[in-house]
Amino acid sequence: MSDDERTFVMVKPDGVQRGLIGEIVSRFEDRGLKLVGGKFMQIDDDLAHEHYGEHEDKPFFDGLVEFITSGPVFAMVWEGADATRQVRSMVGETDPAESAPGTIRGDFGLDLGRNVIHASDHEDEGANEREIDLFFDEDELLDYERIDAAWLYE
Ligand code: IDP
Ligand code: MG
Repeated sequence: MSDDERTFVMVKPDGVQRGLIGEIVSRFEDRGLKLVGGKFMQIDDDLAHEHYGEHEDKPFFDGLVEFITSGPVFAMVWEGADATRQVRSMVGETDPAESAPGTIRGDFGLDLGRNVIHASDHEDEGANEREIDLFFDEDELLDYERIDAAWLYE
């Protein structure tokens, strides 16, 4: 079993403004995932266009770029077994209204355009690595063992 898959996660400006960074980080820590990178930053226009390039032709694109650049975000890289798929299941559906209670969007969101968190899409092959590369330099990702690693994996 590979326990070193890395995935990109970001608390969006609404999550930052609402004081949800700690709550969200706690959920991934409690699950057993390992934080290997973290950056509090403001996304500029170029980065927003690159990150959300797949949605360029959608009617919500301009509003999405305006929103994601409107204030600080907390970008992170989490590592663990099947990390991309596990994180997406903890995040919920794109629309908070469709997200089950217990998921981050199901617990903290109401509106599709204010859904608190971004996570790499597990159905988009290589999205995790592409997004990590976009936001982090290799030397900003740290290698270490969680002290409880032996109890997290068989
Ligand atoms: P995801 O964040 O669950 O991967 P995507 O379909 O990749 O969802 O869309 C990226 C982001 O664009 C969503 O998280 C949401 O903030 C925004 N978005 C997606 N669809 C709509 C829409 O129909 N109206 C407004 N915003 C949308
Ligand atoms: Mg997506």
